[in-house]
Amino acid sequence: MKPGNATITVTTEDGGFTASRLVTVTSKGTATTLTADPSVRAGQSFLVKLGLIQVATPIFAEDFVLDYDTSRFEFIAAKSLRTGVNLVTTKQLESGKQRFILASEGILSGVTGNPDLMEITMRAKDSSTSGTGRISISQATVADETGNEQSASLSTVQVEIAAGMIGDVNGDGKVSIGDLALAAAAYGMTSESPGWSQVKRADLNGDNKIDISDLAAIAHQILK
Ligand SMILES: [Ca+2]
Ligand SMILES: [Ca+2]
Repeated sequence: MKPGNATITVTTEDGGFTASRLVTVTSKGTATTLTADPSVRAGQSFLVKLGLIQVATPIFAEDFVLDYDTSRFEFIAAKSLRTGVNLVTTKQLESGKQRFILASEGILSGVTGNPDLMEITMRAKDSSTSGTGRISISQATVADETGNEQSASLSTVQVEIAAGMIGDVNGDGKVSIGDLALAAAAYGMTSESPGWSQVKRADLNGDNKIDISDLAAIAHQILK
């Protein structure tokens, strides 16, 4: 039964008595959740968290399709956020559609309740105009230990994108030696480091650390 309103009419077997009731079915099943930074700068990578809510009985495998606006975003990477749950495979189905398949490690690693499942790294494409982009879960199927499959409700998150360019770490509208200096001073920092939010724009490849690949990428942008 899908969420919504329905009128149910009951007639006794001899046909002598009929009763109607309007019933409202609310969604009580499992639903997906997506959370992301509400605003990012073009050229910057950012994290999207995929979770589930209201998982009543433990599930052991999950199949999701992420849909995103390709004029605004690109998919960089994804990982499981849960011990005992692996992102087994991921595949680009078509432009702007990425599928993820996860599976648990054994009977004790079933997923229940309201878990965070995956962290997805996206990048806002370079853009000289600000705007809004949508990222959605367009398909979600989960399955329990007996192999019963169930659809989970879908979800969407909107992200505001401020105009910008890749490699412009200090936000002055050009890529130059100042950006490289800022990144060089942040060398070795990771997403776990204090102050990451101030320097994460130097993480050009979106792997949550600032290292030689990012410095090389900024230098490359300077020469372009
Ligand atoms: Ca700059
Ligand atoms: Ca990096």
